[in-house]
Amino acid sequence: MTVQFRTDSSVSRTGFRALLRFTYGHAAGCGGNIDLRTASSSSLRSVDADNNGLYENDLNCHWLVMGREAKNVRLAFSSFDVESNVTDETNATMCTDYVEVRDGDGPYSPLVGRYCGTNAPDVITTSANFLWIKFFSDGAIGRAGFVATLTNVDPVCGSHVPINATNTTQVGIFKTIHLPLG
Ligand SMILES: [Ca+2]
Ligand SMILES: [Ca+2]
Repeated sequence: MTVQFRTDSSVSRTGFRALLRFTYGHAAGCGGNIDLRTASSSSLRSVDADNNGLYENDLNCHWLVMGREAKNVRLAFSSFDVESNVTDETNATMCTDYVEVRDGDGPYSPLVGRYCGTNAPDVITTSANFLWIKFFSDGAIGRAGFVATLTNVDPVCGSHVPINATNTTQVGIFKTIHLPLG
């Protein structure tokens, strides 16, 4: 990264201060593109660069998963331990570190969920062939992190809503399609 600061010959101001933090990039397994168009599945895990069994601090990893044309992407976590804090006042859980999943190809695609704690999210299936996932960690305390598997699955006919497949029965509203006769 290059930062250039240029000034002209008149009028000066107070200037700027910036904080520079070094973190891990694609080469260290933090973010990148995951191509499922030729592979049948792929695995994804949080970064543990020093191999101490805990993910690193200050991570901000973004992955874009590209599934096969006309398929949906399925994300299933096999282990999950991401730092969370319970606030004293309201007893609410705060995700100090988190995994964020979006149904689409970028950070502005519809949010499926933001997850932390020790309970793995249910299986997530996208509504098209893209999935975007982010892993954020703050400046202190790492946990074991996550391991997940990504696969292509056949779409549920006519569905454009992400469906969390679980072992329990789910209730949803589905409409039949009426085609004009003749
Ligand atoms: Ca580590
Ligand atoms: Ca943390």
